[in-house]
Amino acid sequence: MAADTSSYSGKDIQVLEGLEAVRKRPGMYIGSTGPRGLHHLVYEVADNAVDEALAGYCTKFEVTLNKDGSVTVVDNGRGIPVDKHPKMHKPTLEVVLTVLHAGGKFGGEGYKVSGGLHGVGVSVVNALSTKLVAQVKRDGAIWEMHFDHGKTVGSMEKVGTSKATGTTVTFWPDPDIFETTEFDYHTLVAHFRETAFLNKNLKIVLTDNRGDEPVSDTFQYSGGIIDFAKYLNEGKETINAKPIYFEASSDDGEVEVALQWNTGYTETTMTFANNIHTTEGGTHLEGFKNALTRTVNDYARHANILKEKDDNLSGEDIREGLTAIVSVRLHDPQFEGQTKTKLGNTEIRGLVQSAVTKGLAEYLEEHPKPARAIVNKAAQASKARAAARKARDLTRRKGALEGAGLPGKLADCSIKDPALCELYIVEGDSAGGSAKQARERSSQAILPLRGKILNVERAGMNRSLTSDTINSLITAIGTGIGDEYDGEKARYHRIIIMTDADVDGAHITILLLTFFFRFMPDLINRGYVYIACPPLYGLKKKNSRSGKVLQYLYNDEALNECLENLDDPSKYEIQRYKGLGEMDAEQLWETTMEPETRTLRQVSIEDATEVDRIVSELMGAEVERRKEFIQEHAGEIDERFLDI
Ligand code: 1YM
Repeated sequence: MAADTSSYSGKDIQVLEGLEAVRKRPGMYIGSTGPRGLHHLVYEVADNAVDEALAGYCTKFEVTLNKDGSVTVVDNGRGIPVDKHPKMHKPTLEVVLTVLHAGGKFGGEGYKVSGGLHGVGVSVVNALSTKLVAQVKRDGAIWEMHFDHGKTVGSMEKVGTSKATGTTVTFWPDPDIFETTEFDYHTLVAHFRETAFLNKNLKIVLTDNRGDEPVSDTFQYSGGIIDFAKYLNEGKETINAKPIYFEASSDDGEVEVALQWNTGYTETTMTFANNIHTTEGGTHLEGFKNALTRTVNDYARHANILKEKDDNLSGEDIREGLTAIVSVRLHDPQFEGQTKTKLGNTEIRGLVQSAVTKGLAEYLEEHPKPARAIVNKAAQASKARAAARKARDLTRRKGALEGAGLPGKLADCSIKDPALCELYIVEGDSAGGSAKQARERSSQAILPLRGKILNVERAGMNRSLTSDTINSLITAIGTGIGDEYDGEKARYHRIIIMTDADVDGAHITILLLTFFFRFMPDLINRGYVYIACPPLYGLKKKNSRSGKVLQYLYNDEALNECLENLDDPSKYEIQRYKGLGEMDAEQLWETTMEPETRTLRQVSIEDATEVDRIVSELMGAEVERRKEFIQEHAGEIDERFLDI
């Protein structure tokens, strides 16, 4: 790659604000000062390397977590310019690192398209680090600069010579700013794997040197988003073996699409704008969905699979089992929505729509076998949906006849304000009975479940809706699902899964989590879903007449600590609770339901892509994948899941 530095021009850089503002209000610039904001620092620095790759000058970058808590990012691009900045009269490198928004990103010609959700530039990283060292290899020399809390220390020095080019930035995140300064390797793995998928051929090496042994992963995909679709469908039975791929560009920008259907029921459509995951969708997603629905229907009629009398296939039916990646690049992305992850540029809708219409129509015409399979799958989905609707209507009517329409097994709470209400989903009728006795009636509702609930991953949405248990769950919660889902209608803001502390209990918890993840993921994102933590052990005096439990212990660590501190262990006995049913109502209240003293684990989705893959692997139809997964991860599994 030629080290062409002619495209850079100092006048492109605009000066907007001072760095003090960043330290005063870090959240404004990086979203939060929690773990998310911390990791954002790495992404911000790496985004410069990605931009350099997009401009065609960088083929590889490395991210390294160092033992002393710092992070180093190295790329092999042109190197940040080191010449004197025409306006600021100091090295451009210094301007880039100390002046907010000095990235060329806001100025004009410098970058064609640039990423970075906040797009704030490395100066923000500098401002939020106790120390930062930048090294640039350029024009035969190695240049170095040091910073302290964003302020320049000394001046730029030539520290050696080199024929290579590139930029190295090492920074130490400021513990006075961040709630935690410990990076999570897995979070970075997920992010940079995605970055590598979205930037075909770009090589990204991630290394963790903090432990005794270094850990390293390299991501490089020659297929780009085609490889991304394959990755998401790993372990699933596919309908079109090779992902469908097309790309198009116009003055408005560029679009790339990869599509692969699997025989499952879940839709995974991921959209990106300038490498940013647009989780709230936007104009590119609208264009994609419109074109997909229309093109598949046109083909189905044209190929006579849909007859004149048949209704059109719905978009939802066509997207059942679809894994799609839509990646657009545009000059001036407008991000809207609650989390600024919804693309607003209207000009991109038409570009995506015409690209998908043309690309998909061509594919379907040229590949009649997978084309037929895709249409047949949608037709089946459509039939199943109609059957499910019937079943649902029937339950609804039945419910209406019975009165309030709430499931008969539900012991509801008396308060109606959802923010104050809790729903305990309890394994088994007997524990359900104790919970009903124990509960605080005004705010705690109990829904007992008999036996295992259906695995919705394997049954799919439509068959699931014919299950009474699933229906009573949906009705009790009140939000509806699918197209009808409305999170605002949730009847409880705490939905607590309470199962036995044994393998069956763990399995039921997993089945319920699968249900929430597939049917009501928004409830998890809102932080409404919890897992109750009943005690594992009770400490009692031996031969005590009252049988009173002196102390409840919630994990093995607590048990060991307790045993170590006993004056005379032979005087005590430890009861191991296998099931909720072994506790009476009072004990259940005391240990697991009393809001003041209980422990609840809030369920969250850190990385939806990974969770999706794991749920498919563990809960889906392919037994082989499940076995492999269990063998691979046996060591990491929660002890509760191993204890039989
Ligand atoms: C480890 C972080 O920052 N790489 C990087 C940054 C720049 C360039 C190359 C670059 C850009 C241009 C010309 C240009 C930046 N330059 C600027 C600015 N890696 C990392 N690699 N020459 C080099 O855009 O024209 C900002 S970032 F503003 F100085 F051009």
